[in-house]
Amino acid sequence: MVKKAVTAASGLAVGFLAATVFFGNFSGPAKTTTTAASAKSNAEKVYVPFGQKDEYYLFASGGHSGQLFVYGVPSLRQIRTIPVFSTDSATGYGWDEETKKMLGGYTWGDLHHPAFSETNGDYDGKYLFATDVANSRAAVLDLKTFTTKDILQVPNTSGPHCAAFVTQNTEYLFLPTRFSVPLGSKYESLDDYSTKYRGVMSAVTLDKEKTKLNVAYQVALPPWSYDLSDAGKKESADWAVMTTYNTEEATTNLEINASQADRDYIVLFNWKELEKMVKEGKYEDVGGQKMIFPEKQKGGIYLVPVAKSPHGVDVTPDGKYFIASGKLAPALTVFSFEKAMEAVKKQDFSGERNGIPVLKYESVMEREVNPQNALGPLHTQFDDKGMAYTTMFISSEVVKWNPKTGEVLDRVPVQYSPGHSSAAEGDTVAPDGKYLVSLNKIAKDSYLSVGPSHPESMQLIDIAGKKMEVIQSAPVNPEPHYAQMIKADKIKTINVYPKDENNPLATYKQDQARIERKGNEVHVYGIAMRSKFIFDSKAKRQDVIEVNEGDHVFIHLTNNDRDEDITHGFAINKYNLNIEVQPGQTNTVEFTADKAGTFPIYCTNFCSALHQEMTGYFLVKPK
Ligand code: CUK
Ligand code: CUA
Repeated sequence: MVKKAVTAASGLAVGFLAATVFFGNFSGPAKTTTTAASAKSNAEKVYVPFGQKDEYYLFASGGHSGQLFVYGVPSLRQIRTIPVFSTDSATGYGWDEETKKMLGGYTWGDLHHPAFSETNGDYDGKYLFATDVANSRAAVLDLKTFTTKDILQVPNTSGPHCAAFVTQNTEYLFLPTRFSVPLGSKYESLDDYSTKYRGVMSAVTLDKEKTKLNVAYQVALPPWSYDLSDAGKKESADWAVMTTYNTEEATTNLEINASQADRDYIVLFNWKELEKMVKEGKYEDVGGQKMIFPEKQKGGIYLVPVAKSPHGVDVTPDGKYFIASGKLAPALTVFSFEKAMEAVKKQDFSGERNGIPVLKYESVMEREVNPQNALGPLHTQFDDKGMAYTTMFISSEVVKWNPKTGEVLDRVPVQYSPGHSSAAEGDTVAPDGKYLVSLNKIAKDSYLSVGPSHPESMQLIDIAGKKMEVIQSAPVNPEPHYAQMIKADKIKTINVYPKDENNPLATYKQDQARIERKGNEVHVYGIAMRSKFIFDSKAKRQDVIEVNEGDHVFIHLTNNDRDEDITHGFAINKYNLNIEVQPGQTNTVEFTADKAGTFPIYCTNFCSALHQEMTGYFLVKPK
């Protein structure tokens, strides 16, 4: 039943429109749309028949689940959950040695912003980066396997919060922080906030082997909060921008809300120049990191005044402009890179803040846009024609507008309170248009009730025509902040892990499955295959591991099935451990046999008709 929805956020009846658009297509006769691009009904536009695949992958941040959610677009079917910063028993993530070490003892994270690796400003489909606001980490995922390959604990920082912030050729991933803390996180009184606290931006790189993340250098910024950021493109490729708030340097939240300055700043920096400064030794060593102090080393970093409390900042696909919006002001402001570079060249500053030159608002601003009654602008995406799509958190809508003229072209209500949106190939130099997914914070009455707390919601918007149209909706677990959408054929996954004959822990031949004892260490070189475990090929019972209480046990398990999708699991009853071995993969789990007794072993991943029979015993002789 379609009933009139009341939007708590806006008081506007926009919910009614969205509900009509959504429910109208599924409960009534298929509606023919007037969109020029297609005469299909909305239901037909999002229906991907069995056997066919979606056109795009959407990688959505899982927020405080610490995971990444992978969706197909246009169906909005969830395909995969990839654990990144949190443990995940479904995949054994955090139990096997490699992932346990990567998690570094943390059991959760808050993943906000995924960003694809880029070549010439285009997503290349190779890697995905992500940041953890909760425990100050950054991760890189390999898209050949959809798995996390490395996690870096970023020193000297608290709460890296970046967005789509990879440079054109993935030279750097920049991580500005949401919280300012004393360098090294040591104790300092909040009375000394302005002198002892800093907001640190880290420049992170992927090493030559493309397996490890490293900090190249850091910049000690003023004690403000740094929010969103974006890298330049084409002519602005050497530059990057990030938004700030709390430039008043308030030390309690109440004060931040009460004494809001009229303007905050966008930090504009030239990373090529910072790179040069580091090469010339213009930095100080802080806890082993190369730290640039802008008040001592001039150049490369500038401030641009912007409407108060900006949240997002986004660079247009042509690299000419950056758009920032004061989330407490209705204004969308378009700034010009060319004008900014000109002002920098002329040293045309209005003064300094914390030792950093401030550019004049009027000399960098290109235009201000104020869509009537639109409130709470957060983030902007782009289509193939250079048009911008800005989410309005408070008035619960997406506004389409032209950054070159400031003309507002269309508005569509979403349910409700969108944070980011994600356009097809939206952060590249050549977005596809076609689709935009609005990542809504509040679903309210969209889905079957699940109690007081409701899911978040994603709404798919057809942006191919002049008018936007909401054509699909899906509930989603907490909590997508940002997402990136990539053309599906750019990602080349593998079916089976290749054999690595140099890996001493791998066992590829059944007769080499063995148990070796060194003192109180027991090493099991085992095989998992349809549908049995072989731990010791020479033993009377090949699927039994027998140890003494207190032994230190290493199980190196190789999946010897070389067919795609034949994944095996390995769990021991009551030992609180479960690992996974994907086809061809070798994984190790290490633990102490601290409980004497008889414990069944079983494969947790349904792998064949005889999966239920894929068991064994773990026998622990009492001391
Ligand atoms: S943030 Cu959540 S809506 Cu982390 Cu990009 Cu703007
Ligand atoms: Cu192997 Cu189930």
